[in-house]
Amino acid sequence: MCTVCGCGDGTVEGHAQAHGHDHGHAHGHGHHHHHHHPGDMHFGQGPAGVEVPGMSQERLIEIETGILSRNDGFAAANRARLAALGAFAVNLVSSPGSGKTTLLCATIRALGDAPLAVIEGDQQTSNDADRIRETGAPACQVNTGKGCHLDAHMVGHAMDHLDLGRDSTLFIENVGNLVCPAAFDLGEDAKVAILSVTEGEDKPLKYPDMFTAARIALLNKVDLAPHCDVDLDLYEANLRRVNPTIEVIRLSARTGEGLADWTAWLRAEAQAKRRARAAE
Ligand SMILES: Nc1nc2c(ncn2[C@@H]2O[C@H](COP(=O)(O)OP(=O)(O)OP(=O)(O)O)[C@@H](O)[C@H]2O)c(=O)[nH]1
Ligand SMILES: [Mg+2]
Repeated sequence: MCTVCGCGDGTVEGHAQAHGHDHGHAHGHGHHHHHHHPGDMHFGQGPAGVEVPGMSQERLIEIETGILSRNDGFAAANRARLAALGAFAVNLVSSPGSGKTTLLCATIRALGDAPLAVIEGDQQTSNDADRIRETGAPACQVNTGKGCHLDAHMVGHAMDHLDLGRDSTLFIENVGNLVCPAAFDLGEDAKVAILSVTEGEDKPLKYPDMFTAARIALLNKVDLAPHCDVDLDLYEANLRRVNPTIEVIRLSARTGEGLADWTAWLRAEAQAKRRARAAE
């Protein structure tokens, strides 16, 4: 990532965004970071985007590149399997508790008898897969232990267990974490970021990588907006500051408000993928 765009060296401001490779570390010297109090500290200015005591930037880049390039191999294999089935896959990413599983259950009920399957990522427990199975949909729980994200290798194994049907939709609920899942391609067609109105309007600015990587953001729990003194337009404006092309849908997994816009997006994207494939 950082090795590709080289945007940590301070000489290529604006480069990252121009190439669609804004990994967030650009914000250290970019326009998002205007109020820097003297004495505040900002690690991660170097090319690796992080600092680890005793390790050089070159070594850190080498480690990250090794991990991500192996992951990319598995992601490409997943993508090929999905394409062969005409299946459409989304990777749901968010902080813990934003409503991924609640939204998935509501989505599954809304989609009726459309073929679909769910992979559930969590450090521990099968709670979320159990919640999905209650809807009647097939689900595979992946526990990551100390791991903070799903990787493409885990998802490939989970796909083996799910026996995905033709033209189905694969929902992957990532581990609740706004940082690490951003970097890992699972072979999905789109990352879907869920941001709930109780989290604060500044989250896209603080965790830009995730919202840059996402194609669409679902602003969930709008039923709570009247109780939370929130500015929904500011949520959207901040999302677009880090990702000018991100689509935003306001919804409530609790009341079902806005849910039809989300299922319409899913159907349209899946259909567009099938059409593009048929035209090949
Ligand atoms: N009021 C309201 N509550 C919601 C909504 N969506 C989810 N919740 C609640 O938010 C809490 C967390 O929801 P989950 O669906 O478990 O969130 P999650 O993102 O799957 O959480 P993790 O898998 O642990 O990261 C639960 O108490 C849900 O009932 C919503 O639209 N409105
Ligand atoms: Mg969940």
